[in-house]
Amino acid sequence: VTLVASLRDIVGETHVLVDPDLRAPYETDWTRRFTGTARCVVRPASTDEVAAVVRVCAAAGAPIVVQGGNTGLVNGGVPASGSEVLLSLARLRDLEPVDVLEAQVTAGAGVTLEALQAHARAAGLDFGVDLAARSAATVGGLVATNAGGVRVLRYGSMRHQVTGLEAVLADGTVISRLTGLAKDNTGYDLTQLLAGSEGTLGIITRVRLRLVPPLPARAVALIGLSSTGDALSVLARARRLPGLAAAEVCYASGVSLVRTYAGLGAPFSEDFPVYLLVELAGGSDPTDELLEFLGGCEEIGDATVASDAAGRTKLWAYREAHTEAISAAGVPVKLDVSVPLAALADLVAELPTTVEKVAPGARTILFGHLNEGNLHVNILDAGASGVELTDAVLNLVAGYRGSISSEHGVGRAKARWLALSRTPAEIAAMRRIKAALDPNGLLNPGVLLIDAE
Ligand code: FAD
Ligand code: 2HG
Ligand code: ZN
Repeated sequence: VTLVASLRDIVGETHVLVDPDLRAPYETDWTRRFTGTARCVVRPASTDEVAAVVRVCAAAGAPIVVQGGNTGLVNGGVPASGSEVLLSLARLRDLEPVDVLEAQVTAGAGVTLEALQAHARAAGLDFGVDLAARSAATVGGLVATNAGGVRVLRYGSMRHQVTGLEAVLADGTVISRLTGLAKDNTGYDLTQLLAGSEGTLGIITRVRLRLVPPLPARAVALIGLSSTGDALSVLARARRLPGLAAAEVCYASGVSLVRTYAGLGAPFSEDFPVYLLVELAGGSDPTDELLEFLGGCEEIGDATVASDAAGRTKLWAYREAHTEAISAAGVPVKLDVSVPLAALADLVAELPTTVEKVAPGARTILFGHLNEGNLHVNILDAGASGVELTDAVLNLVAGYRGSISSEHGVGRAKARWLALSRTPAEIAAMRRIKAALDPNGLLNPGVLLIDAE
């Protein structure tokens, strides 16, 4: 019996895709930069089916690439070698009723962030992670990448929302910890080990998630500033505001792309080099608190405030539409770094020169999550300089004792630069964990850990 026939026995004829046209949407990533060929795409509908698929692949020695919503940005969820079975978790969409007593919910790996948020809100609660890919990114992918987004300042990243999970290991074993106990110190925390493991240690099938109280009253300010240093001064003072819910930064070049892409008007009568978006949230209207705060910041060139939902969405669009606007302008080299806040202004100043040296004429667009010193570096018109640019930018970041991957993960795109952020001893320990859980290197080969060169 062929592998495809065995897989069809498990998930049914229509859920094993071999036709190139049917496979195609799974084989190229969101950015269009990374593409490969899968042996087939298999779409199980339950944990038992995932386990059976893994056992059959393990027996055949067929590597597996794990995919959720395919919004990942680091070449982790699309095939690379041509020999992989692409395992899509998109059909694991069970969403259990919200447990209002515990303020938790259990969600299938394929549930989208948007569906999860709507489900939590319908029960009078909310979910602590939000990001622009919400309509497609899945719970499994968010946990596997330990996604960040625009609410980390308030609630932490995805791993902080996870109280337990269920996963299929490389030999088909199912591990399950879905009780959601608030306190449970009974040995190794396998849940947190899998969070951020990028599909290299196990396939997440269900997740128990913490929910948060809704904060219905919000006010957003878009602030025009002269420098990154000024944005940091405003942030330092904003940290004293109990309602601070977001602090995001972007720059003139990105705002100009967003305006063209989304048809947005100029936010202010004059252009500024730097834009800071600050959001306050609470149980009662924080608009006065925000206005009073802005009045006390002498760095501010101009500011516009919105409290109603439509106005807030419009201000958020200047920041949130960056990824789509950049993608509409070309296929960027996308890097995602963080440095200590004290070094951020220097990094911002040096990045364009670093890029220009490697790829003259390329466009550098910076934006990100100011609170975490997390800068998204997108480079358009880079030609064939992707690897050299990645090398130059990540080395610059490492010089500031920064992270070469702040929130999107390492994937295959950054795997060869891992040693810039992690010590040899740490990487050796990671390799031992990988070897213990996936001795034959079946899950997401080439992602995060590559064979030593
Ligand atoms: P995929 O892209 O399918 O997979 C991502 C990785 O996780 C791959 O390595 C894959 O193998 C693995 N994986 C997927 N599902 C599972 C599973 N069930 N079990 C084990 N491994 C699995 N990211 C942020 O952190 N913050 C942001 O603000 C943010 N904004 C974004 C905005 C846009 C417009 C886009 C396109 C992306 C953005 N991202 C952001 C990146 C992306 O949305 C996240 O990385 C997200 O977590 C990926 O989820 P996914 O379901 O699409 O995963
Ligand atoms: C964001 O913060 C995402 O908007 C995407 O993490 C970043 O496109 C990017 O580089
Ligand atoms: Zn981000």
